[in-house]
Amino acid sequence: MRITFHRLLTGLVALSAVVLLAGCSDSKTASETTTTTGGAAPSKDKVKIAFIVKQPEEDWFQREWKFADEAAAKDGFELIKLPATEGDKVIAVINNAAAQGAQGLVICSPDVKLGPAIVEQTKKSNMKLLTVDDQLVGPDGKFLDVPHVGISAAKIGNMVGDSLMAEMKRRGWKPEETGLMVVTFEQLDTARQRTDGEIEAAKKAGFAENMIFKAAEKTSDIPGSRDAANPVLTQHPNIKNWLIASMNDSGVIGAVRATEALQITPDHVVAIGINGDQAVEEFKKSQPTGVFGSVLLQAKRHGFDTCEMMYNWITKGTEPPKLTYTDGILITRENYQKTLADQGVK
Ligand code: FCA
Repeated sequence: MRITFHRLLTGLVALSAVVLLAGCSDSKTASETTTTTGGAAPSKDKVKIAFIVKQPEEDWFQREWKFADEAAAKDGFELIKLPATEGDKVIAVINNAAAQGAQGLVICSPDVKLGPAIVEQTKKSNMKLLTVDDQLVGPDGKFLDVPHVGISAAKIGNMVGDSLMAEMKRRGWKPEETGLMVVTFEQLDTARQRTDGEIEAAKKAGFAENMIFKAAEKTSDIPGSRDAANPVLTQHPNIKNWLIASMNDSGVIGAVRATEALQITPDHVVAIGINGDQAVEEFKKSQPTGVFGSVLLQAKRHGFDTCEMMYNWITKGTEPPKLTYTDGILITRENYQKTLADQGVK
């Protein structure tokens, strides 16, 4: 058989694609399940815990999973990590976890209003349920009676507000030239409590109410924040300096990107986020951006401790406390490296 050059080339391209694909199969995509097995016991005897998160692309949730992996390694249970990025997929993902033999579920749901359906499904599947970060609500908007680990949202919001006020003062910004933009996501309780806390602290410090601008984001990510912030900025070209707050780092970073696009220079922007995740990437840049700080949350308590609580519940019958609240520490360009290292976060 005569092999033409063209055929040979096509064959080589196909072969390298196979090699490439094989090489890629190690790196997990967000939609795949990942399991971590701790200890040496055979898999069928192991306790299995599922950990479902709403935004696996956010570093915060990667950190939670990393600490959950550490708990699995320490206690010798199997961890089933699953993403559920949309509300209408949550029940199917829970079923998937049940089919894999999960006896307990730790979840940060993409939609907290699915609370009753999540409770029902886990009961049916004989799985214990613990929520993390976002607390489930019933049809009346009241929190469900499910053990929960979350942040002290109002207090952390106050911390952001106080820190913004202190930095405004330090820079000698005039009140009449300074606006406070708060990127909100009020349909989520923990988000609303954080942004309310930020506004409360600003008002307490005497910041004028008519210089506070709420910008509601449709999605709690960087594009959502940028889209929410942009019209507020363009409608107030007279404001020289901007303080920016939100529910998390992506909530402020989108707004900072919007200031950059409008040529508002970083020396006229002070944004403080929450999480201590994407903000860290800003601190690493050689030139300061408008992202001044972030409140670093305790990912270990949300990832490691939640899994241990679940493990003890399954193995010893010890029910977790109904509510556990965690706090945070302000990080800036100056102290972030040391503080992250102290917290065991890379
Ligand atoms: C919510 C937010 C996350 C993180 C977490 C503690 O789930 O979406 O970014 O702040 O609370």
